[in-house]
Amino acid sequence: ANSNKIGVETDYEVIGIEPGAGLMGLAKTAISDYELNNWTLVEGSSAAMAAELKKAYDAEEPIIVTGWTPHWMFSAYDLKYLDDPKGSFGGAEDINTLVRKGLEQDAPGAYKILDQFFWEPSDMESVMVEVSNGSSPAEAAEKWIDANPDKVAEWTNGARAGNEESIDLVFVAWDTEIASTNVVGKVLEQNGYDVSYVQVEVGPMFAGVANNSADAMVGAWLPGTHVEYYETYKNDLVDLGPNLQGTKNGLVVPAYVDIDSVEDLQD
Ligand code: PBE
Repeated sequence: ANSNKIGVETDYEVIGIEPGAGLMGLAKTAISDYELNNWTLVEGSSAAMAAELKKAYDAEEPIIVTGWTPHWMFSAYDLKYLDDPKGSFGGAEDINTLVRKGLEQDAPGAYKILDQFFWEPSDMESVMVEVSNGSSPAEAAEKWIDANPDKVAEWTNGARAGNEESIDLVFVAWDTEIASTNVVGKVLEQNGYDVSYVQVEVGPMFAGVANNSADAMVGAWLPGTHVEYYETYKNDLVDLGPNLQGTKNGLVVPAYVDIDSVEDLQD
């Protein structure tokens, strides 16, 4: 044992993110599926993972992180996903919009905009890149909205303007959800709603929409990543379907790391 070269070089550590993230559950499944008994999945945060990745990348040192697409880090660095022949990380997924029961009656315009909100991975990634380059999420959202009037017009088409009703959006501080929440929130603001952006942990995000303490979330990764949260709460909320299609989860390494598959982590 303990003879795996990349394992020795990385202290047999995979750099993870927030403990409740779906991706962490998938990474644990992978560790079990591939019998990576020597390996530790390190808990932390998305921001800490990105900082570790930057540090290793700048020094050209080996590192393995839990990663996902869309993400700015694929624009900033030359990275690759490790092949996952056992399919532990699942396939391409959708990101769905979930709203509380009763929102349609209480704020029909906001409901319609949330229902019509749909964009491409490249749209989301461009907002993420702006934020990673130092823009505030609000600035990056406004810039994307100004540059994409046709898409925004499709989302607001037929939506009644609000009368400054408050809309509480819940989100986790994942780079993807910071981008989407700020963009759809700004569009709601421009259409007469008073939007709050409430940062929470993943469990409370789903629970908040299900128990009516929040109005909406735009970061439900389905069918796999958030399956447990979704199954727990789906009967108590309204699923408005995908706002984006074609995500990916997996283990990610810099291109200079000389392995290609999760199987290469086995002793
Ligand atoms: N993520 C990004 C989340 C969903 C959004 C992949 C880090 C997760 O629950 O793992």
